[in-house]
Amino acid sequence: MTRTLASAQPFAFSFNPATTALIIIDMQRDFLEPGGFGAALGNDVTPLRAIIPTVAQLLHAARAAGLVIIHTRECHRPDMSDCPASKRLRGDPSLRIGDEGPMGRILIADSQGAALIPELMALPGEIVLDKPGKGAFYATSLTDILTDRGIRQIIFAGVTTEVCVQTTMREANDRGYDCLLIEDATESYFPAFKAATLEMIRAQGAIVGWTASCAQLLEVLDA
Ligand code: TIU
Repeated sequence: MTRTLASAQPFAFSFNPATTALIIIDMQRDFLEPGGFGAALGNDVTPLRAIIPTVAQLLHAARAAGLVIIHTRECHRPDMSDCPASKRLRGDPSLRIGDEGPMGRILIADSQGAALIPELMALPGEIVLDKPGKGAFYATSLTDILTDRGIRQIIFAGVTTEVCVQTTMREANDRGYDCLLIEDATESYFPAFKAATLEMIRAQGAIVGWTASCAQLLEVLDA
């Protein structure tokens, strides 16, 4: 049955729980804990940790409502055949992708750093999708996963707002999905980039999608 989130911006967002997926982007130790990829790029990871309780609340509500749940992880195969040299060699990080760090090899699928944070572990039956790019559609089976399950609307959370979340949301929008980003369940290392991303997503009549707070969504989802 269709539900309407009247308080979404820039206008009401309609969705049917039976055709809606929650995609939680890259809530991995590599982005949220010291010694991982995010920190190696020079970022303070602590601000990202503030959203963990809200993402957990969203995840629990989505489970209770029976939404399809997908957790993504940005990571590469141990042989790094899916990591372009341009990505590995760019810039001057303290540790590069594939290097040995305090949580194992940086952004490599088998390492502790690539794991989902313990607070947001996937349950059996939930999809954990490894992706080599910033967008979750590139070089993954996400299109098939969503099509097989009849998904039409996607609710997004995770990190970072302007990199992997925004890239995936734009990819999804172009593929015909109605996308809602949960404002307080996403975070960036750069507060100004998060604010700009929320604004640009919903500008021009929801050119990329909608935004709402977790509490606003839960009012409708729990109803
Ligand atoms: N660096 C940064 O802000 N983000 C990433 O590299 N990946 C994700 O956003 N997951």
